[in-house]
Amino acid sequence: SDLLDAVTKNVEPYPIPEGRRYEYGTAGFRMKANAGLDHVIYTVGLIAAARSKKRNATIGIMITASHNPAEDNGVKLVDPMGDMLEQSWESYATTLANTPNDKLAKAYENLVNETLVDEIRQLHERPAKVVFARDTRASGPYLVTALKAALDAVKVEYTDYGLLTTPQLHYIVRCINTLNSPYAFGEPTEQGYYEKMAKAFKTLMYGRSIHGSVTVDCANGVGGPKLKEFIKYLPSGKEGGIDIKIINDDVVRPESLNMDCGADYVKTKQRAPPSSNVGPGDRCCSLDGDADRIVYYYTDDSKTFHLLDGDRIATLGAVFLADMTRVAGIDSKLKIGIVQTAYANGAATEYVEKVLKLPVAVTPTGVKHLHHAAARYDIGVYFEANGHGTVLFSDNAIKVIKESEPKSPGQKHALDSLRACIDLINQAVGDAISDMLFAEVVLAHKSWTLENWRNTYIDLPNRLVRVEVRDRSIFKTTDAERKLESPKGAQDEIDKFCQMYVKGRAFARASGTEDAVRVYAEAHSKTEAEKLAGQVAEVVR
Ligand code: 16G
Ligand code: ZN
Repeated sequence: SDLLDAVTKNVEPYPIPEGRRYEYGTAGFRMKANAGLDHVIYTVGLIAAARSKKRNATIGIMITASHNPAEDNGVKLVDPMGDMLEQSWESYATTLANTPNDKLAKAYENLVNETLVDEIRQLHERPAKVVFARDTRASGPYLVTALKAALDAVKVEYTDYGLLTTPQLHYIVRCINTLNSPYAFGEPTEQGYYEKMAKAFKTLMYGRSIHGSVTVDCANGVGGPKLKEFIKYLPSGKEGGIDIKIINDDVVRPESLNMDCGADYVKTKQRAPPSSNVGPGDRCCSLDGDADRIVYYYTDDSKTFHLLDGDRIATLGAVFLADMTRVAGIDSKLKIGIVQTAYANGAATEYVEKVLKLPVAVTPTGVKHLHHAAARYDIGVYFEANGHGTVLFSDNAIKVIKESEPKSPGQKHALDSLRACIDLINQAVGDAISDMLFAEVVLAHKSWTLENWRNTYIDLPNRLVRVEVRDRSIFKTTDAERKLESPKGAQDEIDKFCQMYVKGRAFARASGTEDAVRVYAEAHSKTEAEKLAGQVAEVVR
């Protein structure tokens, strides 16, 4: 057909480079931008078309490589509710990405036939709708050209949103697909995003004030210009709002992206970006290159650096939400829980279970796993230690919160606050800017400094090592990545080492994004955590 001829013709400029093999991983496709990503993105356009037909909804495509170096880029698909592509479709994406140009049209046709197999015939003719955006990487505009070539070939109706943060694109996808429904999420525009969250922020800040300013490191990525825009909608410190100082917002020199700054730098190096010159106790946070991750930190009077990572943001948020549901008198109707990964500090897990008395679920690494587990609670707070996370409110929770009649001014205030949280928190996906505003609100409510926040529990010393191995695919895990089931005998050795230390805990897992195995170890002292990490690294090496 004409359509299939167009698929073949339009992909001509984007062949697969000799010997390349692609895989839709934890966060989509990611690689050096010049390693055939144009071909991959073309095929992602086709997948989005098929997925849109299947779901009869708008599908999102985000072009970004997040915290990775400036010369990398990547792409991921966003499902109708603003969540990650359904897992069963990842293998279709992998298959199509590895299909050479001369076989692509046929592969696309097979995909549509296979995935629409149970549907009525007209589905085939159903129009497909796609929206896409990109981060600030230099390779972005060229990759968009490849994407458009695919969307044009299969006659998809699309909107190019230009530069957006990853969570903004997720937000827009959800808005479009819920428009005029009882679950309407908001206006499907960048402005709609700012207005919705700014309004909720004002409600939550009513009668409160935020002490001092917050310095936000934007990783020289798309978060910089977007946060600058957002500030125009937010009340300033003087107006009972927030004073935001932006650093690392250079998007003119693309090579500065994630360079010696950003959430990943701060988390892995355990230090502030060298460009930061704040004083002792000053409140700081860092976003990553596409603004879906955030960590807080400060240095104390003795110049010691203290990190408040995703585990901390989760406990901070959970404390607040649990308090508010209690004050509102609806705590017995709502099940609150926290979702972590194996990387959560043991002290954080213990604090949630023993002090907050909330249940903890543990899932494998990767936002999609945490997101699904969090959806099983009425209020599900999920965060990876590295700062990816958000809060999900179930339909039941939203109904209870919106329909409860307050019986006192205190209850009214708590209910209003909870209602505003539903809007302030980007439930489509973890969102650094939304998470930051939420954390700032909670700190303001509690009149907490970062030091107060940190003193809620003390992290166990820990150590993360990256181990190069011959073949990482032999490392198979179970129990949410906390145990190795292959190679045989390795777990017994790890257990034996863990038992040698007070509070010793360690695990090894194959990275989903790099060709290496990661080892995490914690124990009650720094030297012991380091020793344990070294011993476990030897087991897998
Ligand atoms: C991806 C994941 C992130 C996870 C990381 C682990 C998303 C959006 N991103 O970046 O959540 O922490 O992979 O990387 O899911 P690793 O497998 O190399 O340790
Ligand atoms: Zn990111």
